[in-house]
Amino acid sequence: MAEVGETMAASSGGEGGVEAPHRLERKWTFWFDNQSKPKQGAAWGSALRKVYTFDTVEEFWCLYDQIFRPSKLPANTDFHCFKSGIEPKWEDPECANGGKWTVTCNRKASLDTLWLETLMALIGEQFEESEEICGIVVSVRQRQDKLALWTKAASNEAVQMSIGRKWKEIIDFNEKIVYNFHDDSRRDKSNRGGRYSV
Ligand code: MGP
Repeated sequence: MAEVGETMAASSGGEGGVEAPHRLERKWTFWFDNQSKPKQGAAWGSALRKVYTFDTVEEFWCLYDQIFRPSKLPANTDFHCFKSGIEPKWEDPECANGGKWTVTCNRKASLDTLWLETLMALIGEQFEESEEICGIVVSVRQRQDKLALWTKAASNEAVQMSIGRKWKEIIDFNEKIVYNFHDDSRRDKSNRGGRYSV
């Protein structure tokens, strides 16, 4: 499959003819969670909404440009881009035994870039262990924004380390990143320690 970036350049410069859309390897879904005005007593996830499922490069760029830029978001909101059929929740069977690599980010400008580069790598299937990935979440927070790459088999250290290394390489990130098991977060809500780091 052509690179997502290259395909866009090619598809925007056609000579009047209508080109067929460039199909992705699989379908992906964008989600939005707005906790910026939390309702008292509302359960986690009550504002989580599935927004759009796409499977072409063209749809992806349109959605990204028009809507899914984290720098446009107020604090306490999240965007998710997950494989279609997987819900961005610990409760989803594909996520239940999984975990996440987290990258923290101090500047809004670089948050957009880190998010976009990660999205392109996911939909362009750049990870060798792409079957092991669930999706990506970007969280805009007052204190510190973050990105979390959710994966499936948390206990498979070799796979998780390989995904973590590859992600850092893709986004050209030099600081240490940490992997948390969802099981640990579920049991201890204040849990901050990671099981792996790279
Ligand atoms: P978080 O957003 O994963 O942690 O979960 P973080 O990054 O420390 O928090 P934030 O304030 O920056 O968002 C925060 C809390 O939300 C958890 O302790 C849970 O109570 C709840 N929560 C988060 N997730 C991802 C889930 C989930 O998938 N299912 C359920 N039931 N609760 C969740």
